Amino acid sequence: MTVLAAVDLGASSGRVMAARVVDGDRIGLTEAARFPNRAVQVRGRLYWDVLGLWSGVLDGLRAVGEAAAIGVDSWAVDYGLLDADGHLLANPYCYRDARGAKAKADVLARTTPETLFALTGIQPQPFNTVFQLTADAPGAHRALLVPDLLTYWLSGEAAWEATNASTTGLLDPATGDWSAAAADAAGIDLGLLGPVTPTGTVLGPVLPEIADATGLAAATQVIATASHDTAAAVAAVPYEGPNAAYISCGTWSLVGTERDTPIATPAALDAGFTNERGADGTIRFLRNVAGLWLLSESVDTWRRRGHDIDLADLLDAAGKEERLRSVVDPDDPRFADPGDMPERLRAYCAETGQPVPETPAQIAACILDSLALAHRRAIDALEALTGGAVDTIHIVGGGSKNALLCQLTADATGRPVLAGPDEATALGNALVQAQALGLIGPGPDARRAAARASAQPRRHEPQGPQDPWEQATRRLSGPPQ
Ligand code: LFR
Repeated sequence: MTVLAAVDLGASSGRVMAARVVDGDRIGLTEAARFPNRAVQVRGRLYWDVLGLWSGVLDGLRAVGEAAAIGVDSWAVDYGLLDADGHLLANPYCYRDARGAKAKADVLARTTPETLFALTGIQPQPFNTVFQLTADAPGAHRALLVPDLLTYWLSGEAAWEATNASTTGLLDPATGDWSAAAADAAGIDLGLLGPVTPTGTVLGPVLPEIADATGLAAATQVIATASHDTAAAVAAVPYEGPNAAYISCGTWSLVGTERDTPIATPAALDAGFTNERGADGTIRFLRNVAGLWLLSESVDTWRRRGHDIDLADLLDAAGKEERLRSVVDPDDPRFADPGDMPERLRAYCAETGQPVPETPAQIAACILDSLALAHRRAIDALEALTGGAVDTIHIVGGGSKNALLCQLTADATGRPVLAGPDEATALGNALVQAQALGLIGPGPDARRAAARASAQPRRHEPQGPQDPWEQATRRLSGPPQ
């Protein structure tokens, strides 16, 4: 039985999973280590503690003990800058750092969102690498996206893995290579980036110092898996039919489908959609909806104030609250920063003339109803933009464990929701590695068959009428009452 180590770094925790390839057609995951992650604020700037994450990864690899290969995935867009000797110049910034908004405004004074969207298919968001890079001090030799940085530390090989490279806003979706035109328009030096690395490339063995530090065999291979966590999760969606959409649900809800070609039209730009690269070179046509971030920031706020919050109890209580009493647009920019989320939710509801949620259960109900409603809007927009009907929704990732959100999404969209796998990202990461090593047959069909064999989704049938959700959608888009 072959073991693969899937290193999966998320915005609130990192984990190292031991993935066992069983009978050549399914993967069993066990968690070898989990460690907290959060953006760290210093003098008004927001960084990732990348060295803390690195220590957690090494501990996790030690706990795995024996692996044929390692693959690293994480959130997108953020990067570390290296000097000419390959040393880290500074702590990577978190994509929620305020400099992104200013950098975006500066770049868009020289070019337009339409130009960048037409060249790259990537929705211009303040956190895109293309904007962040313009705010850095000059002098760096290379920029490596976070999973590529860890992969470099593990193997000594610098890679720019394709799925995550696409999120930079600097890749041409037609060629799959860097877009000189986008770089010129934004004023970025493409010399910071090396050749795009195909997903699934075996980069080589771990460095001797890593074998020493972790006890892994010197022959353990490092693989450029689908290093964008969303690409890894989408690679493991256990589709049962051709007309399904996915929601990769965690800190964010990424709502979309997979296609052969990008949709870089003004309508797609206006609707907030983006065209990221899939593990098989497909296009992940999706919309970023601010996801369970609103809930996790609320829980953090309550806990900081000394409240004893049990998540299961909170969700139970939220399920019993009156539905759609007050709803927000989770993508309102006011919710993007870390901090007192309950207060911002209350202010939004007050400003829009809705009942103000007071208790944690009311606030959690407001967040979950709002997310389900946002999922409904995104699915409607997806159908309109692609011209294809969506008959089933797969919710994968940590959010698929939230049965209330899955049920509300089924109710809001009027479509069955298939929930799970909740470790879709680690599963996708491991499946791509297994394919790179020839342990599972090539191509998306073999991988999805293995994903289906590895995890059985839970089914949520839609209940109740659609009218309240339609009314709530109108309430959200209409003028304040
Ligand atoms: C999800 C995710 C999204 C990306 C956001 C920021 O974890 O990777 O796909 O838009 O984080 O990097």
